[in-house]
Amino acid sequence: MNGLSFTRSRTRLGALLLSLGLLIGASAVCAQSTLADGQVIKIDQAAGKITIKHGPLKQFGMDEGMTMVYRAADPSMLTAIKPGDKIKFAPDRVNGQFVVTKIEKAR
Ligand SMILES: [Cu+2]
Repeated sequence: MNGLSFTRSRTRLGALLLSLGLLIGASAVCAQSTLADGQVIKIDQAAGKITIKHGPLKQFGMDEGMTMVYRAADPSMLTAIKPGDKIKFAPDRVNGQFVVTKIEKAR
């Protein structure tokens, strides 16, 4: 490999890494926007359940806001939050049961 082609392939690799970075950045933004807004009403750490008041979630056929119980995908998610906290959460349905797979404190 001579010096010139080495430089060219480095440039190409750089461009590839840059576009890969943009791709990852864009999908992170997408994932972020799927989080729903809610407020913690109640936490049952022992049962791994959380009661969340939230707005409409049309993808689950919830056309109006409601307060409902979700199972936490991982009970440790419930340690950083308390009733009254405003949150952003990722709802999902697993075997007909509503599950929250991610919780972030809203600022
Ligand atoms: Cu609901």
